[in-house]
Amino acid sequence: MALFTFNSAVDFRAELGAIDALAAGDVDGVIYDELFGLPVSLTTTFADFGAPGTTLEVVYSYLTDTTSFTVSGGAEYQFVMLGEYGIAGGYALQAGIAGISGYTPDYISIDPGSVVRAFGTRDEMLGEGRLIGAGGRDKIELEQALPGGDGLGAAGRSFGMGGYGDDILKAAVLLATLKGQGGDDTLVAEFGRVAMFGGTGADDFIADNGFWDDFGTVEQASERTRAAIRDFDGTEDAFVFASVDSTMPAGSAPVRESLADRFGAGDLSTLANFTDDGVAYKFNQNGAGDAVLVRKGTDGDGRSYDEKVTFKNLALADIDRADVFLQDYHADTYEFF
Ligand SMILES: [Ca+2]
Ligand SMILES: [Ca+2]
Ligand SMILES: [Ca+2]
Repeated sequence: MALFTFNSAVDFRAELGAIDALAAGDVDGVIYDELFGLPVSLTTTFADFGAPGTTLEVVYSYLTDTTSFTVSGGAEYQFVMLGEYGIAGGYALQAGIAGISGYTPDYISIDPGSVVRAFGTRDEMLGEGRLIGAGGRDKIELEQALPGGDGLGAAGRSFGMGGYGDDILKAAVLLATLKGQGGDDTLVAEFGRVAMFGGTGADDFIADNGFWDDFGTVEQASERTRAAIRDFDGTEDAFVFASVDSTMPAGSAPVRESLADRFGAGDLSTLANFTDDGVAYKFNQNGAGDAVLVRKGTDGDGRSYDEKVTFKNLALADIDRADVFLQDYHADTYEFF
């Protein structure tokens, strides 16, 4: 796993500088592993790296030509770099941080102050902070209370930005902004207050805060969803109230039904509120004239919903029923969503 967190690009470069300054005399241990006479890895340990009690472990893999750096005992982080780290003669940074394809996720941030910037073509990022995708099809999950997290997630806003490509972005923190940017993105409001921007492309805006309430527990106030969609474009985007269907076999494709298919063509201004499986769906406008869609209640499987989604600068009459869906899906549909 390429696990990588730092507070700013300046901090990151400072860490690289500290590593660069290490000399052979700083080495506390070297372990050379080989298999059938072939070199596998070289592990170098530096005690009291940066501070007493903190250890830096550098592992060079001969198999993948990557060097991983793990700091533990103090501020803990790990990152992987392409190429070999050499102590003798100093170390020249020749490669950026690389997200290693095939690992899930490539980057984890447990610090709301982190800035994590993708370098790969298909990066998966998890945690708090500013998680910034690159040109590929990234998965960015803003998630609080990870093991090792400092519990400061309530203090600030986390950001997920997809960049180009068809990205998946999820917000499950108290305060978040999701920006899909270019490409056909999937933006998921799991819980918390989240501002959502799809950007260009045919984007899906999904509300599914029932997902984590699979145990019949009543929604906590902090688990409510209060989402604002800032750039819903009825010519290309869709809004989805999604629910896990525990009767669907694994691998099933999600099943969508538009409100137009269920209730007939028209816009939301002429659609009556309705109840489905014990959950109420309501269509209102706020004082500013923005459409407000609400889902609230407990379904037959005991999942509770408390969601309010505001479509900024769109009235109910501006939203076609054909662009609003109810969707059932199997829990593994979005992998870690
Ligand atoms: Ca991207
Ligand atoms: Ca987009
Ligand atoms: Ca869009």
